[in-house]
Amino acid sequence: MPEIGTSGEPGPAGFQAQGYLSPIQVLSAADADQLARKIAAIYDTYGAEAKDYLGGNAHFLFPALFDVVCNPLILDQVETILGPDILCWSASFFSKPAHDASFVSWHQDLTYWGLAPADIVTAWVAITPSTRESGCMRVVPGSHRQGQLGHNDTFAAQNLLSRGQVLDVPVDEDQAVDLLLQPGEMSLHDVLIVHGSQANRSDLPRHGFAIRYIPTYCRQIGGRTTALLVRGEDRYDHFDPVPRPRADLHPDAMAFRDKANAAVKAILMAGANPTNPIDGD
Ligand SMILES: O=C(O)CCC(=O)C(=O)O
Repeated sequence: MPEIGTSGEPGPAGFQAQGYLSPIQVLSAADADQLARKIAAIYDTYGAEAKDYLGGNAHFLFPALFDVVCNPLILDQVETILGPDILCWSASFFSKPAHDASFVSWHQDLTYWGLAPADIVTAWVAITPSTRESGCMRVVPGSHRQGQLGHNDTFAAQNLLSRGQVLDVPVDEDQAVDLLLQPGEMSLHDVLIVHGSQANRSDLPRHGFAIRYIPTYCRQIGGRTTALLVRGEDRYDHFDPVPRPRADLHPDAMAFRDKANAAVKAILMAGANPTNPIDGD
């Protein structure tokens, strides 16, 4: 079983071959710690609502997260893969509290996103340690080259995915590698790579900020959504622009995000039937 959390060949050639790159330092340990404290404070203050605030386009609501999405060290890496004109299509936390059973089933990101072409990269930034014990992300190297595979929706309660979707073909887990990340490090993964993660068995919360980057020529099929220009020039106008929030949870930002997320949800959930899940619980 591969034990490594690092991709063999570095740079864009490694990304094309393996479908991921990891680990890459993008925030200092001190900056990651500050973000971890901020997230803890948001959970303490807002309870159940915190999950929603951090879950869907959290950077629309918090200036500190907007700045992470625009971080030049992240964008320098993304640019080597997507080219100079880059949009952030979405950014949300995958959070697992300490000793929590939530997990992410084996899947490919593109399945319900309605974006084309599939030139899409996720920067997954670890805010707290992402270890085997805390349920780090696992990827199957090279699996992105199989193209889009079929999925079934389970709507399983502890699955962190919107439809609890899971690949409908077997995954050879012996081929999977664990992406071990220290706070402030990121992995990059291709939108078609097969990946997932297990429960958090550690004493610490596991917070990863998953930022989805697309080139400006990318299109949203089935509706108009928003995206933030983070580098270069947008000569296509395929998406509505996103303003920087003036303050944490500013009412204008909340209203903007509600509308934007509703448009995305209509696309992500198109054709879903939660009353007839497959293998759901
Ligand atoms: O955070 C995880 O465990 C999974 C994240 C994921 O599926 C993604 O970023 O696409």
